[in-house]
Amino acid sequence: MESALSASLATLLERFRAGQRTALARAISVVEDERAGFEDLLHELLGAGPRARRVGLTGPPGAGKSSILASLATAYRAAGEDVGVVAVDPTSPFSGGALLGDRIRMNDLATDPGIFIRSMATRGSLGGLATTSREVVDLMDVFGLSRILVETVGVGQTELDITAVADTVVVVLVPESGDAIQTMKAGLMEIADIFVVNKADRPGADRLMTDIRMAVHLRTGEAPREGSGHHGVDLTAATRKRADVPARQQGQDGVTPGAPAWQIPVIKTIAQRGEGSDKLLAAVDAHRAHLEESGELQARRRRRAERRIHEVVERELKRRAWSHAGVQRLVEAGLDPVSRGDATPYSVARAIVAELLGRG
Ligand SMILES: Nc1nc2c(ncn2[C@@H]2O[C@H](COP(=O)(O)OP(=O)(O)OP(=O)(O)O)[C@@H](O)[C@H]2O)c(=O)[nH]1
Ligand SMILES: [Mg+2]
Repeated sequence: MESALSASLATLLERFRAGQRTALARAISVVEDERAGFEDLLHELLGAGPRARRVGLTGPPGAGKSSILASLATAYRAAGEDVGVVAVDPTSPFSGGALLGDRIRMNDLATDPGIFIRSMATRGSLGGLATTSREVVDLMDVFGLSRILVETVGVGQTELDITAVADTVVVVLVPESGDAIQTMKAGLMEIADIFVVNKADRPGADRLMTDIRMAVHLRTGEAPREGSGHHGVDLTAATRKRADVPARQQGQDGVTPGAPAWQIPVIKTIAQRGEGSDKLLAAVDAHRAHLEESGELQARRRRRAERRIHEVVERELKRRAWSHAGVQRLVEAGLDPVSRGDATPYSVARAIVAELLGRG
């Protein structure tokens, strides 16, 4: 990848490095819109590596994720930290301002210069976080925001993607969001580092707490109050490995042998009144300490790095393929034969790949 930045991006880079918030906003737009040179800009900026503490909040629509996020953000701000907030809305590409607009409790935060809020849409209802959304989180990180909070609605595959940006995943459930078995089916069980049962002022919260504890127990195969074996070295990992469980949940690479396993806490909150948020703050910090002590933080970062490398290579290969003159000719020449049945997409594709690899 060449690194000759255009003059305007070079200026942007300077302003970003000088810590100007407007430069962060602009860099995010450049990346989101995949404007010319955006990867060179990322290359220049991301050399600093991840430092922020990243927390992802996911769960069903209306569970109280934004309310909880606001209480976390408020606490971090009170402690003098710079906070980044990314809210991902999978349903509507037009809801850019939703988080700020109709969420009154976020308004105080929105005018605080120590907090940087960005709302973005996913690509399609099942698209999950776009690659560039992950890169936006990286930008906030290298800009120096020390806490980054990411909110996604847990629908389809979206919640699984939260593991691609967050170190700690908080799954927010409410009594009316269904039983714990449904949660397991939705894939939320596998990704949770911390469970929150919000709207504890409503009936059914204690029942849900019990159900979640049982479900955690079923999944990890250990008694609810003992070390869960969910993270870290898991002696029975071999029998539990499942293709649909993210590798980071399977207790492998880089984890310090003998490190204590993480016991998934289940925390009751009434986010509206801020009840339980102190417990959640403590759990987030405890999980962070666990990540660092067990080696799991490094393991998660390695897995993120692998995923990111794959994504960037795929993006680059696609771009090169479809802008390659020889490839365009082969596509054009293949259309009639394939539509007539004289050739197949596979023979054409093989010729295209050979052309691309210089063996044409
Ligand atoms: N009764 C009750 N209502 C709550 C509680 N926490 C949040 N709410 C309300 O639930 C509604 C949804 O809260 P949000 O924080 O916007 O939930 P969300 O999960 O971010 O919602 P989406 O982003 O739309 O999926 C709001 O009207 C809140 O005031 C709670 O503990 N008890
Ligand atoms: Mg919300």
